Amino acid sequence: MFTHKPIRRFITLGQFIIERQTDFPFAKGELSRLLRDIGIAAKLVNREVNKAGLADILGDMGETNVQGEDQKKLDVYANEQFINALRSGGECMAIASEENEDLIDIDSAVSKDAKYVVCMDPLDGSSNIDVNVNIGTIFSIYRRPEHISGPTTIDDFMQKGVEQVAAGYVIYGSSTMLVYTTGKGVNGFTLDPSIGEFCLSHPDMMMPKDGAIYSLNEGNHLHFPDGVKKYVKYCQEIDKSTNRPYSSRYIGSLVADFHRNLIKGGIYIYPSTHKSPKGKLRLLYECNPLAFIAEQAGGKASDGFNRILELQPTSLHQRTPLYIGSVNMVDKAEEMMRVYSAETANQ
Ligand code: P6P
Repeated sequence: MFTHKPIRRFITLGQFIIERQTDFPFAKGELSRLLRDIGIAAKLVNREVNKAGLADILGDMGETNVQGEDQKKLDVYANEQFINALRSGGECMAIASEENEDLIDIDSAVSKDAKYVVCMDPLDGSSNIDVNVNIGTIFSIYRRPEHISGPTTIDDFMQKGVEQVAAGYVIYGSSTMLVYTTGKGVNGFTLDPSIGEFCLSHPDMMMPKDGAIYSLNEGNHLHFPDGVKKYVKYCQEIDKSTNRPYSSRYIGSLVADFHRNLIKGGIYIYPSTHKSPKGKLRLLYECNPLAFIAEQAGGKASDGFNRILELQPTSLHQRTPLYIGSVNMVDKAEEMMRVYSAETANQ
């Protein structure tokens, strides 16, 4: 069973973006160029990721990022590549990055009339770099709000996820893919190293409505909300009519766990825990972009009670619990949260 239509013809990311530009009657190519700039940076990061074991780019920078997490050399490299590509592309006026506490203002001659702002996690799952497990880049693109003019401020970024004009991720692994949406479905492109181009490999991706994989860090089980504990137990019960027990798969790299569920069906949960009472994942550059993709592919994303895309951001690096994946599985998990953990809603 295909979760995407078989390939009809060879088409690169650049050709696809231009062809789909007609989806935006008012677009004059700015968004197309912005997506192209992201694709360029992804290829540069992929080159370093693929030889990380050889170059002196493994290991820690010996510094920590705004999240208090050890910065890997590749984290910093990836952050620089995306910032440089967006700066020189001229279509982006500011960036919110997981690696930077404050906004990055792209105040350059080429971007003075830019219309877009970008939120990004330049290299998610970087703790997996040294053990050669998939890692990823996640990005989210907003148009600058009409009512705001002058230099960018945090208000440019305090937009709900429903306002995103585009979102996507790159997964660096056995093959490197770029998957994105502009609100007209989800399409996946695989990097062909022989020509250095992302080529359409997964057109019109749809997430199966049901799946048989649940993905969460069960090491936190003792501290999960009761609704999550009940849902995990539900996943483990024997019930052939609902294809249970499900399989537990947890890569520890959000992009890799999400990508598998997008293709095979499944649910990823990062709930509130004792260490992360608001959840670990960030709303602006992890949860919102993946929620946009999930919904565009027929899936669902919530904080256990509320639609992720409707959450009102109040700070750049705010966190939220995340329940994302096949719609019927997220519905079931939300049902358990309503019954057993209603008191934790909107905490
Ligand atoms: P834990 C990586 O640091 C990350 O942000 C996601 O990619 C991943 O799913 C999650 O955190 C893993 O967190 O607490 O289970 O190690």
